[in-house]
Amino acid sequence: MGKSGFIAIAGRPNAGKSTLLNRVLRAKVSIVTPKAQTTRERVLGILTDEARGQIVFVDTPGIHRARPGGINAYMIHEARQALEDVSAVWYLVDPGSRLEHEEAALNLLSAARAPVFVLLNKADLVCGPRPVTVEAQVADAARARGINVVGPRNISAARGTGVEDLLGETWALLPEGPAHYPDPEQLSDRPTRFFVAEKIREQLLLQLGEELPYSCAVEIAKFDEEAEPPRIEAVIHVERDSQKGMVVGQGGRKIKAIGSAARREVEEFLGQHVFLGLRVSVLKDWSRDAAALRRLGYELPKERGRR
Ligand SMILES: Nc1nc2c(ncn2[C@@H]2O[C@H](COP(=O)(O)OP(=O)(O)OP(=O)(O)O)[C@@H](O)[C@H]2O)c(=O)[nH]1
Ligand SMILES: [Mg+2]
Repeated sequence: MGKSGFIAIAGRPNAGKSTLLNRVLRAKVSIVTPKAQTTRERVLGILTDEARGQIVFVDTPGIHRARPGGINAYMIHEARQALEDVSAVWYLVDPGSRLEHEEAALNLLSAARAPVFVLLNKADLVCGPRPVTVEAQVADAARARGINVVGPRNISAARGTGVEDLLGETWALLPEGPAHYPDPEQLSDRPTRFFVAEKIREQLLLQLGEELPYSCAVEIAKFDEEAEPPRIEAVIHVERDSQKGMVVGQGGRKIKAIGSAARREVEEFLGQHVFLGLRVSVLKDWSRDAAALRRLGYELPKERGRR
């Protein structure tokens, strides 16, 4: 029997968590953009190594302060849930961060019983000696809270520096156990339609102005796998009428560009051609509305059962 365990990848928004997940899996499982709060839900990444065993990584939304209710509270809930019952946590810190910015993350991590690797990511951006290092401060603060800290270690998720060593150290502390996902080809727990919606959201984040992507949610309305090529119809929900035109763009140019870029990503992911149709619709104030959030799958457990 090989080794087996869950590892949560946590940290503030934009620290490079999803980049690191994709790096260790050598596949684009989680979407990555330069914008903070890209990841909205937990995404599993399954690493099966014939010789060593299986690690199930849990990519999480960035930890930040969120008001109760609404999409941001859901994101924090997802991050918190991911920390339960894991064998270790990879806690990513951006070199530009400061100790006070890490408060919310440290608070959440205080509940983790497993070892927490403090990882300075984007080490490729650090040049020259630094008198005080945020990762050392964070590691000290975490120890002071009773967290079982490993590190700090320097890595670059984008370049891969330090990642093999980190993996080696992580395998070493995992217990023996059976693989949770027996199919060695399986990379994630999510259905294809989730990844399609995410590729569309990735393009919305990349191609729309600052705040607008945060008002967008993607729903797959139809996915006909029998059609040739497979036919996918997706709806981009915005919160207000005025946002609709901004997503569509002049003469439909914006939505066309978003659609063709997303289609290329989907085709690369699935390894086949697809038809991708996009339409924009208003789901009023969805990011703050419990019923709308539920419909979109952004549902807090305490709201379940109130259907
Ligand atoms: N230079 C450099 N950039 C990186 C590195 N890792 C990630 N990035 C960049 O940092 C940005 C954010 O990366 P993500 O992987 O989306 O970050 P995240 O922590 O998943 O962000 P959220 O999902 O918003 O919480 C992207 O532009 C990445 O290309 C790194 O090691 N070096
Ligand atoms: Mg992410």
